Amino acid sequence: MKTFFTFFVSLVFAGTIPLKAQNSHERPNVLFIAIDDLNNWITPISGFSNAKTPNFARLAAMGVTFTDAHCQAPLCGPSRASVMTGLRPSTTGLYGMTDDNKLRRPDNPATKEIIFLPEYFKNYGYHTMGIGKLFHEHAPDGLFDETGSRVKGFGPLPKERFVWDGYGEGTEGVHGKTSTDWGAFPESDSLMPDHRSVDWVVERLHKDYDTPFFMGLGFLRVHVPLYVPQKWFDLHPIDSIETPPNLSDDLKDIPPIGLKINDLPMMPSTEWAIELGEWKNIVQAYLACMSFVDYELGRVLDALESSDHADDTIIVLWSDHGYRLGEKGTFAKHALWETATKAPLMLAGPNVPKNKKIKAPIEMLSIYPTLLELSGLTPYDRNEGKSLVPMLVDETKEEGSYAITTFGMNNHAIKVEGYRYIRYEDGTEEFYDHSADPNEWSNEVNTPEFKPKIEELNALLPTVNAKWDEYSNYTFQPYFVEQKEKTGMRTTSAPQK
Ligand SMILES: [Ca+2]
Ligand SMILES: [Ca+2]
Repeated sequence: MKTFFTFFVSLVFAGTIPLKAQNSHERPNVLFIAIDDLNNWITPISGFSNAKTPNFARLAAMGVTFTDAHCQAPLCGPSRASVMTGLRPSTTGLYGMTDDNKLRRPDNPATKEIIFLPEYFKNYGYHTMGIGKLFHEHAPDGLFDETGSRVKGFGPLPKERFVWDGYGEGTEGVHGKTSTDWGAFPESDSLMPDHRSVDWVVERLHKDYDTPFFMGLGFLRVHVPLYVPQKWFDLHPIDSIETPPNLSDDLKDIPPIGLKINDLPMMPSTEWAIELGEWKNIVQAYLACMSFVDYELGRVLDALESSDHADDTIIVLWSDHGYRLGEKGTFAKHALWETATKAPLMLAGPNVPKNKKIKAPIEMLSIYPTLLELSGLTPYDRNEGKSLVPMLVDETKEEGSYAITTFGMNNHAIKVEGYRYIRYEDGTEEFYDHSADPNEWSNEVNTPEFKPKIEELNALLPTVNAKWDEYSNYTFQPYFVEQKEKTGMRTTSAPQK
């Protein structure tokens, strides 16, 4: 029973001590937010075409935004496998989509004893929770103490429009078969799986825990189909929509393997979108999906701020790769160019500076060691990425920073400040000088003045190129060709005009 004295003391100190009770544990919590296919158009980074994402900007004000972060693979499965194992795709052989439960197996020497990121925290006594798309599907069985799983596919889907759900299922609809579609659907946010994931997270942020927690939240949007309720489209009037830069004969200086990677038969081409007058509609839908995710992120931040965990929780928010909305002839991820590899990475919480942007090229592979260092855990000697903690407070640590992205076996790109170099499995190359050519339109690999820079970057590429993991079960091209033949998929199911 509260005595008069303790009541008096609490009155006296109410103005000087934090109003929120601190957890009894010493280590910070981790709130790990993965967003699918989110590119750098959000407002704290480029704000392209008047993107409306105030909650990303709010998170940016709370911490550090990396404006030149790159995935290690421009495809959901291998990108996430890299973040969660702390290893490069070239080390693990995980280049394609691998079942979450087959990432760590006795027959893969690189991953057979690997400790997944959430598991490392679990081993330190953290209470682990996860919902949504964190690994390729959700997470390996038994990884989280509490799991909210994931809704299969990327629905809900309107009955009258067939959208390939990523699993080769469904029936022919009036508009053909595809995985890329766009439009106002469903009627309310509460029908979106991401909304229900956030409900699950909000409920748990308001609980008390005896130990620190690691909570993973994986959003399905802005992955296609680009469906969100009408109100998110209304924020982006079609007259205000800009389209990103695209050069009609841009691909003429790309080596054959680069063209092959770029040309997935299931994705809409920019030429098609222009011909049918759909380009702005697709961009509008992508911006609408961003604003929806932004709103849901705001609900998470509100919940955290009003909880007892506000002052001792590290937030990390990242996307598994970029996304092209017409650049280099298509609407897709999978490529080794800037617009496909670059994605947001944001950090906030104890010991993270506020309202800071870091423009050095960095890797998503750094998430694992960075979280360990910020949480005061022992570094994991298997991590191939570097902790970003020194860079948070010391600008000199940005010097010489670079990021490597891999697509399939022995196709690599490296980004350093001002330049990008790509080398494909047959030795063909691309080189871009960003100071003169930010859109990567002119392949300068044969320009003599860049020879020393090209040699310098070539020497930094991985020397180990693990063979395709047996369960990394399809290469980029044959799989999609097979799906196209099997399902009759075509470019898009958007209404034909
Ligand atoms: Ca993705
Ligand atoms: Ca070109």
